[in-house]
Amino acid sequence: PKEIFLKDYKAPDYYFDTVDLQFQLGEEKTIVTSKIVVSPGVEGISAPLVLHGHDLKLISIKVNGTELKGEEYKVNSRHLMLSTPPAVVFNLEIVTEIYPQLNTSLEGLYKSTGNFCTQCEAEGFRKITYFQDRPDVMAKYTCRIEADKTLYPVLLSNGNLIEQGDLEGGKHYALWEDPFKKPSYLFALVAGQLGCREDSFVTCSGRNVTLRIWTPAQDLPKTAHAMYSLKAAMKWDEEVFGLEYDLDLFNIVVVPDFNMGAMENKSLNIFQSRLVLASPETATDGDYAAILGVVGHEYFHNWTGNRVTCRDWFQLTLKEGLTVFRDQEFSSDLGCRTVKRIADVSKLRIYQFPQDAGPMAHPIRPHSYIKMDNFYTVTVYEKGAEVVRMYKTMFGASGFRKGMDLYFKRHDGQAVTCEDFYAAMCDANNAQLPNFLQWYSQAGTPIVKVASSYDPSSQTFSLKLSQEVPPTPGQPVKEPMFIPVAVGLVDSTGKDMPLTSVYSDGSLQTVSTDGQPVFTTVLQFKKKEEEFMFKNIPERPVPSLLRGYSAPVRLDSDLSEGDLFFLLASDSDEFNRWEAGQVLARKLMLSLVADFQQQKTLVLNPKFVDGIRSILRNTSLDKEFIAKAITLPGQGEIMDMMEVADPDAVHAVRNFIKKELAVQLKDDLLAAVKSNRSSEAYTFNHDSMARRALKNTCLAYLASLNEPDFVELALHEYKSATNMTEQFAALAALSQNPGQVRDDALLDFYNKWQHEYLVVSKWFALQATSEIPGNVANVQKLLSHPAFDLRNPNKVYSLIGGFCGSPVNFHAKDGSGYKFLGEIVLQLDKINPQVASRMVSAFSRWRRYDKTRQALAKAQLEMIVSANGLSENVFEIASKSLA
Ligand code: HT7
Ligand code: ZN
Repeated sequence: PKEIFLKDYKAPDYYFDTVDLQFQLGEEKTIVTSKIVVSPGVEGISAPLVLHGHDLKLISIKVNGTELKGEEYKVNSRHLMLSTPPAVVFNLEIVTEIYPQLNTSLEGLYKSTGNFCTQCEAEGFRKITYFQDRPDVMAKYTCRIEADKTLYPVLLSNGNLIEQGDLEGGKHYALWEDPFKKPSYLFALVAGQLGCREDSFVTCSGRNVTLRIWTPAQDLPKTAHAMYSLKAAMKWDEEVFGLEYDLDLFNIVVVPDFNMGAMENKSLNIFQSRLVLASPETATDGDYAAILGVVGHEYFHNWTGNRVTCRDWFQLTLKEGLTVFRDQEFSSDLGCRTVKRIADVSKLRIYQFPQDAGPMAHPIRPHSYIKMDNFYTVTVYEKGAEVVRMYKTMFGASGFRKGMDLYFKRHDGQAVTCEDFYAAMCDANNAQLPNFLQWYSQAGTPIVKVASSYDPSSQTFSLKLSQEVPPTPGQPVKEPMFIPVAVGLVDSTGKDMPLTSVYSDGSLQTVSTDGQPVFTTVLQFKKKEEEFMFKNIPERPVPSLLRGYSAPVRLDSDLSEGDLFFLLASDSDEFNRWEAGQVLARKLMLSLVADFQQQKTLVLNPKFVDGIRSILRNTSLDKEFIAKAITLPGQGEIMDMMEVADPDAVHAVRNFIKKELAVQLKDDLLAAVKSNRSSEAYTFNHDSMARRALKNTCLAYLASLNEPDFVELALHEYKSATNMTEQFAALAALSQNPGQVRDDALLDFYNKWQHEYLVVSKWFALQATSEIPGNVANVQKLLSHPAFDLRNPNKVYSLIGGFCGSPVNFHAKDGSGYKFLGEIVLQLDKINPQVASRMVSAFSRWRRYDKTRQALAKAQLEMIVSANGLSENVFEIASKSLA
């Protein structure tokens, strides 16, 4: 397979001005006619025109109306080349035949439950017709769709519907025109039997926009929350960024078979069902929140991604990091900022940090790829969002807005790079951020060490910071990065001290502005080592470091256990309050893991129990914050901190602490369950969700004890629940312990919900992630369950992805988990390489484990790499994992 490098980027020799597509959709074949007006990038150029194409049957090709003869072009399995195209503007017409009904890869044009739909990002358009399938080729499109009227009454594409009518033979057609230039990856087509929920939105300039959400008719009642989310997103983008929607129609289509979450095609977003359909009975609070975030995310792409797009795929974070940041802010503004921040940082730590420390580590702007699909990663998305967040931390909300305004002013209608975004931010704020661009080119999570000291005689407090970015594949040596470190100093009564002046290496860096006291300051840390000195500090403070998680780094501070308990109890920065608890919990877990490995009796530090108890009893705290603060760090986080990851020890210790807390806090936990019951109808608002979160977290603690009273309690909650959030949480609580009660509850749940495929996916996921011993056999059995389907990505992610996310079973010492995954990856690869390569990633950190596990996992990877006909997608991940 060929590796593509960022350094080799070259602007195209030819541009496409207009593209007129015609689709004749059929049951056996689909005929695609593409008429393109091509203009040379430089007049008089003599260069071949190379078009991408994959799995296409070429029927004919014409230049300026004349059909080309065999010797005038070359075609192979990936390209069509015109060796001597005209040197002036010309018309190109290509007819191809494709077979969407056989397309299980779910890229290009394919069928999902009988309906036609497309997925073109990143490089799927080339499976529809021969094209310069690259984002810097932007054109205006029309799309005419012809299909059987009974089978496909709804025909949709991008832009405005400008004509429709009936044709002979029971067919009909629709002609769509998109007035905005776009790259091919934003093209979309949908044809099928769909109903729609319609609503409207009046934009800030008074334009009426029709909003439609399309789904099979029986699911329409479940689209209300998605519609609410869309309208909220439209309003938020106007209010926060001054960005107005630019067409009179916005469509969302729901399809059950989709490789990723959703797709931002211009005015025709396509979503997988889970991220649109919700009712209180069938969807959890987590589902509702995900819908809000993803509907927002895809809508926000209209400006960050569509109006201003990426020059090449290496720049993916330009649109994805920025749009994730925007959706995070949107969800924060509509919900609770601290809780959302905790959730986002946890996601980064659980998924991105391991990637940054493994064989697939790459900067948010990768240097090379074999298959671009493999780089839709937590690094590009979530770390990318953290990088965008740092601009806001540095420039403040209004400075960030100025930067965004300048970015759109300069680049609307263009395909640009990450440097263009950086330049807009800096120019708008008349500032420079030295070493900041390193975030785009260096992989690995920086480690920031902090040593503090207080000098009572001079009343100065010093923070000595040092940074180190660990080596990653292909990058043995790293340069210092610009790291904004938000700091507050807490006095002995728990109050923030006013900060007047901070010196960096002897020169004044920050002072309070307009005489107003400042309680949090952002240190601009940009060298390998730097000392920051706070003046006028009357007593030794406890520093609250990296407030709000101001940079995506691992912090290694010299705070004592006492300091951390103090911050847990009194930091005004709620994020850091949670963080103090997590640092304490991580330290505690690591020391108990060492005890476990030395077969010592495990004893839980009573101070930790007291800390958790006081959080639980603190009625002034947000309930969802409490739920998060009493939840222990995940097993992966702890394994990540070990020299050799030991899944059995970490699992045993986490369970020990969970049960010990349950025993010692029984009364408080029970009181929390009881006092947070509610008979009110389900509402999606923060207070109700927070109440449910706290109740469910406490119930899980109690049920872990497997005592008859608590099993009864969980059964009661399960039976009396009137919404999926509480019902599913009670089922999860019950299913922690193997036995008849668990089996009965799981069966009951399936019987109840077997006709709701999204609920059945949850049922698969719950069993897949179970930590009961020997769960691989159960998961293997579920593969042949009638409701399971290897062709549906959502079910694969639930069952197989879920299983790989449960360390104790996936990393079973006998290798059964690895063998299971190895076999499945090869089966899946024949059906859907993108999904198969997501699954194979679970092997990538095999070197973190002991020798026995290493050998077993490596054997599976070797077996995969040597398989015949392996896709490039799986090859890239598996071979890089072995390298
Ligand atoms: N921009 C979208 C990416 C996407 C995608 C990428 C590769 C293969 C399939 C895909 N489906 C959607 C999603 C987003 O980030 O908004
Ligand atoms: Zn996106």
